[in-house]
Amino acid sequence: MVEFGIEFVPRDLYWKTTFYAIQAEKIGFDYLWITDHFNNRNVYVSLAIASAYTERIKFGPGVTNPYLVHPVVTAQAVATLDEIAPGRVVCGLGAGDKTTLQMVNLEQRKPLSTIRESVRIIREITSGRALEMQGTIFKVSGTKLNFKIANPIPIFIGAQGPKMLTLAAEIGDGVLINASHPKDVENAMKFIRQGAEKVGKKFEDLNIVAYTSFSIASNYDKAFKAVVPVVAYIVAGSPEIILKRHGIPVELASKIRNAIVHGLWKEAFSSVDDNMAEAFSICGAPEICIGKIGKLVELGVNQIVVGSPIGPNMRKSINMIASEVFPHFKEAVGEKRT
Ligand code: F42
Repeated sequence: MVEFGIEFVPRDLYWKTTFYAIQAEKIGFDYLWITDHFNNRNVYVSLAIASAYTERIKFGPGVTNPYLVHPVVTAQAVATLDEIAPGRVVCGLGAGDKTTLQMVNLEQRKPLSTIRESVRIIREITSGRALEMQGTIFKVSGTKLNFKIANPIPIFIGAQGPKMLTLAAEIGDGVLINASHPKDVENAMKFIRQGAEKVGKKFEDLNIVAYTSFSIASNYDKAFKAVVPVVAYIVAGSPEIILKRHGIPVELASKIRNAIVHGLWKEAFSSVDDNMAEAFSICGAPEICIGKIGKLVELGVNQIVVGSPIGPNMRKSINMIASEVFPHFKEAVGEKRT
């Protein structure tokens, strides 16, 4: 059975994120992912408060990166969270958003080795073992936490490019595919299979997550309006190969990127059309969202993460997911609530 996660971007005051986390747990979401960008509220502070007010939902950074946060600090943070909410913590890790890394002059050097070594550090340290590692990126000697960790912490790797997807399947407990459209998810699955085969893992044993931009409302126009800013950013940051896959002119994507860089929001957002929303989000009335989620599930996805903006009105949209979408995919929501 497919599971559902919800992504929050901690741009709002902490109590709003906490309020929505409580609501998400209550209606039956399985996972809560909070994004990590230095210019938003701190991910671990947000997670700690949300975890203290929830009882069942699994949660973790979705995703942190090893350029801004050393993997030993990530290990320390998730291990501390496990003391607050035992057995509910997961760790999402990725190469990091290039634009925000550039703002603090951090180069995303050798992302594949960096992620590979980071996963080893986080896994070993959260398992309570002392680690001696002379990697090409990280060198740690006799590194160990001074406190005990009771539960294993699954590591999910955020990935988009073919090599990162392959690596994520090879070394991760789960893969967070940054895509909403079946064509992109299908394409990602090829690399995930390759990664699993490379190390003799069963494809079925991997937790494969579609991390989507999502907007649900009573009608398409309202949902579209809410998703436009998010789609503009995705179009602006997408590689040429993905734009071409969806028939989006590269020049138009450059125009949107330039407008965003110069803060010309009206120009950037007015260039977003239905085709772009179709390519980079799940957006529309409940029956449209149900159909699109169904296609991703058919492709072998185990978890759907409904990501920003979720809808024009967060509270109403979360309730709409509960009343309209979950009944099509979840039989046990009622049981989980008790
Ligand atoms: N990023 C954030 O900063 N914060 C978030 O909260 C966040 C959430 C999130 C959720 C899901 C998800 O899937 C991604 C998310 N991201 C978030 C984005 C994530 O951090 C990455 O930016 C995103 O996944 C894109 O990275 P990628 O997986 O496509 O990997 C990049 C680095 C890439 O170019 N990959 C190439 C590939 O084919 O996969 C490989 C590049 C390569 O081969 N590099 C070589 C090497 O050795 O590593 C040489 C490069 C060199 O330096 O020499």
